Amino acid sequence: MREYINQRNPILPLKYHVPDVEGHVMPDGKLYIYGSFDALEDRFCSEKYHVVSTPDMKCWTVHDTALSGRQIPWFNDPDAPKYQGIDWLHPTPFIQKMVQGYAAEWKESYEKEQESEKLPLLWAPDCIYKNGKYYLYFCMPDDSEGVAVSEHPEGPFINPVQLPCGGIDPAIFVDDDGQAYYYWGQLFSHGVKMNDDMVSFNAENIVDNLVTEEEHFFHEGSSMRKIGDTYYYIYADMERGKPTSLGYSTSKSPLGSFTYRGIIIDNDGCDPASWNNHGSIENVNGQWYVFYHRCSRGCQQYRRLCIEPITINPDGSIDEVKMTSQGAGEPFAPGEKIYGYQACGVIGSVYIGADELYEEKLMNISAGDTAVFRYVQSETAWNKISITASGSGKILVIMNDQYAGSLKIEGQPGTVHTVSGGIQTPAGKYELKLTFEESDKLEIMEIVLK
Ligand code: FUB
Repeated sequence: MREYINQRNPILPLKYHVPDVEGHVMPDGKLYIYGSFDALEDRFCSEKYHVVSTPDMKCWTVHDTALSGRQIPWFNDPDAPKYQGIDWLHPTPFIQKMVQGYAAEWKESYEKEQESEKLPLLWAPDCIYKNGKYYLYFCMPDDSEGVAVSEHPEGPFINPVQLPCGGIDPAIFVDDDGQAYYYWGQLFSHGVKMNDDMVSFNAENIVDNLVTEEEHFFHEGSSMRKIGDTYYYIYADMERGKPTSLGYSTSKSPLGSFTYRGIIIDNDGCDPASWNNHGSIENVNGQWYVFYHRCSRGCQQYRRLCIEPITINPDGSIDEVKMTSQGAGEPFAPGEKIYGYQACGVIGSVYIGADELYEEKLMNISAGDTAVFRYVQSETAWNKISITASGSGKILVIMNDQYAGSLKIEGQPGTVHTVSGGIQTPAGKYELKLTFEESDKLEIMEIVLK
């Protein structure tokens, strides 16, 4: 178990890559995050989960392993029941048509899934409390889904049971009357009433296509919440061409019909390779938040838990929010250190990558690239910027799309030094952009604005 204090994005220390994040306030009043655990260079997830918890959105605990893929008895067992998810090797004409329309990355990502089939990887989970126990629902690369149980929200979870369905991305929801519902699916969504034991359901009761790609832009990553008398189905949304958005559809009934309502957040631009999103919404101490992930290191993996506050409007709609660096915390104050890895957006080839000394930094910078930080705030005028960097280059400082100044860095690759310069911007809250006009192996570790 490890504890950390932070409110800004990314929330967890850089060695923890927790994507596919379901946030649930459990009966002890703490928020628990259930997600996958990215730890492999070339594919999503790993063979284990770590649950993350916080009592106050500031102090975070990364708990010990909650479940291991090695615990799952049916994985790689040729005699275990197989339930059809999507048959990628024999796609229907409908799937073929959709695949042809998608980007090359999509195919690449699913080819890796085929290769992953032999590893007992644990993909996106969800968890719920009922009748004194915590039920963790999970899926694996062979399209099997299961549930394990614990007396504690953080696990360890034991006694895994296979569920009679195939696919990925389980979600669990318990309605006000105590009836639980299970949701899952990729490209095609499904839902079913759970039996009272929480570890079984009658497959004859499965309802297909609760939300569809054509009408609701559904891709994968089901998540269900209820606000008032309205059911919110949240999922990875394809409206913008790749599943980087979290979209939502609403209904007055847990199994539909659902009406498409829009996008809550889009993580496109968190990294040049940004490809998917998967998250949830949850009310924590009276404030609604969206929990989502961003990838890093110039690849689809190394995804990180990020959080933004959101507003549920009186008509039930949710305004789309931008990715920020401040996350669940405050804007950066004058004199406060902003790490390069806290960039919430990148344009061009620049990405957040690994470094031994500074852990992570902005690297792979080419002339014309930009890094974005939201937000900085001061009650007095801004007049100075200091940047800790290696390599050399020229940086334009842009505050709310207005030029504020520039800085020349003249150093050697691998040698870190700090350079300061003047900027001119009135007091206030700003989006800070650094545009790299010139770059010769320029890498950015820290920024301080005053
Ligand atoms: O983390 C592996 C897969 O990537 C999940 O199952 C999908 O939702 C996507 O986030």
